Amino acid sequence: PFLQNVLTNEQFLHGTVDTQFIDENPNLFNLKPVQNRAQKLLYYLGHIMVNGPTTPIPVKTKPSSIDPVVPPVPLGEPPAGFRDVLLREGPEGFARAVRAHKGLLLMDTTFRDAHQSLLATRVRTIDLKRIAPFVAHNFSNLYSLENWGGATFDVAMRFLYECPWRRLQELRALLPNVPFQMLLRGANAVGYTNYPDNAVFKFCEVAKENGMDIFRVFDSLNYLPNMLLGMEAVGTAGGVVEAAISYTGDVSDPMRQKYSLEYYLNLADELVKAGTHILAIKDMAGLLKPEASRQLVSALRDRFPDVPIHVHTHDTAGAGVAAMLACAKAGANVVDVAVDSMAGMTSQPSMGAIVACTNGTELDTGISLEKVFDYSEYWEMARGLYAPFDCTATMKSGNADVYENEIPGGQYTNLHFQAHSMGLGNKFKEVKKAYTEANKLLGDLIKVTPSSKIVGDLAQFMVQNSLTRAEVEERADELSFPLSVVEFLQGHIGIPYGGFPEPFRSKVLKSLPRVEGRPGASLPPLDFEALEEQLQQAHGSDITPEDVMSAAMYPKVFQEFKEFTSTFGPVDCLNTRLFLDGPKIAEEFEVELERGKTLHIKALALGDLNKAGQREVFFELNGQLRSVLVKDTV
Ligand code: 3PY
Ligand code: ZN
Repeated sequence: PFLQNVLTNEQFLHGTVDTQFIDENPNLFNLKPVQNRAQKLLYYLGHIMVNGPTTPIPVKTKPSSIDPVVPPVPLGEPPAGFRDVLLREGPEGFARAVRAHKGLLLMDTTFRDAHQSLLATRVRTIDLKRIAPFVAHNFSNLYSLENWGGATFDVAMRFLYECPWRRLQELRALLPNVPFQMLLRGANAVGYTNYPDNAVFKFCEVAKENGMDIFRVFDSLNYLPNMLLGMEAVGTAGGVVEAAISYTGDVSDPMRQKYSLEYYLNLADELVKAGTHILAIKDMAGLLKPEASRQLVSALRDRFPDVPIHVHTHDTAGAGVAAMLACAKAGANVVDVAVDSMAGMTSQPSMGAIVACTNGTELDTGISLEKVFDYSEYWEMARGLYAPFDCTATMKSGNADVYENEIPGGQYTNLHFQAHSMGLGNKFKEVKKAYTEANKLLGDLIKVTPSSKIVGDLAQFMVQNSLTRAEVEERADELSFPLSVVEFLQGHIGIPYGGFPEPFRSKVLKSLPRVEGRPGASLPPLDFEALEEQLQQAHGSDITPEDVMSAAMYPKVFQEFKEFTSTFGPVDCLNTRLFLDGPKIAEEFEVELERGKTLHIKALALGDLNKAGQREVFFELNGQLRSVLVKDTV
């Protein structure tokens, strides 16, 4: 538009201005044709129609043809919820209200961990937004809705081609009354590696500004200096600090005493001393049996009578509901659940089951079971859209062998998928055994992102090379280990409880450098201004502070995401079936680009292959014939 104005300017046309600069720089006129959003989306749809999905699809199952139906939502403002308490009274007042609350409180993980565990984190913002007002109106008494962080951040850009920050902003606008909760990997923020301290601080500040309330902070080795850094970043940003102890082993088993009750109580002491508002137990693999739950939560409750306790688990073995009820009876204030149709197996225990089992008791959640059924029905239909990613395509049940291999929920599903997609379906048992052995080799670690990935990488290395634990130990100085394993031994993610395994570490590292202490402390601070400038040069001037954070966390993923959307447009506006599978010929549909701007599209025909290896794809767009030329790469 600027150039257009210049070129039609009277003075410019009459040559009464000095245009020497323009004359001398003809390359200024090498402009790419500006394509509008609608044309880009047609190109995306045409691309899928010709070449198939742009995102990797693990199983052949198609998205369901049933459109999710949103249950009725009353008009007007939703009722006040715990977020109102938080906004009024701040994090301390919020924590007091939670502790004083009669009955059991729930965090709903459906928007984050449930689909991270069952659907490879693929749930898109459009399907979350549709049901968000229903949650606001019917579940206003939730402690929180977990809807961000963990793997959702990078998957949003990497596979869904949508901005994770926009998801947060849009959900916030639709759900003003329920606190939002995210999973922060301590000094790893939402990544898989340690970041400079100022990047973690800035990340929390921007997340808080965009509507995040409660930050569950953990470290994958329970390494206190990393946890304290994350807690300080959240506290400085004004968020609710929910420090989480990652749970492994079995406190009720006298034979498994590396991670004993004493170990957990000592760590909890440090976190409470550091001022956590809420104390969380993060049982990422679902290892808390009911008896262990009773022992652990009662001990914490006795020691910290005023601190709210929040417990997270996965239902991999099938004992999740029993364990969460035991936690609640022992004094936990909040437990994590997912709506029934998104619960069970490697996800969280079922919301409906917990609501029903506590109904009418002193732990009554105050949640209507009827509304849970409606919510569940929506998710059953929405889940069908993600059939190509659904772990139930290959995994038919949970498995109590998780008590032995201790694989976290999301990773359990991933490894199962990987074993199947490599044609190693019958090797899953072997992979799990190798995981157990790899964990022992590394000194019996707390296993959660990213330490769990390191154990998983070593396990796959052992399976691929048919190596036993004894062989790996013996040949440690000559084997070429996965980089993640070497870096872990160098101290890149922190120091594990009990120290590094010796002589294994020395044999692997030889003269490689070791990081002393907290890894982030030795990283140079990130120069945000330089990064912003660099991004503006690459992608134009409309780079936001949120984009800068995305690029700080995932430089390459962010760049590819921007390139993708500049070619294919705002694909997040397409419904999930269209996004994954494209339209059928003669299908008519609507795409809402923004409020009040809706495209009416009909897919008309696919042309023949031309000499240049392209096909013309024809559409009707708002009544006009349009076509796009797509290279056939199949
Ligand atoms: C994550 O870090 O994404 C997790 O869900 C760990 O449990
Ligand atoms: Zn989890």
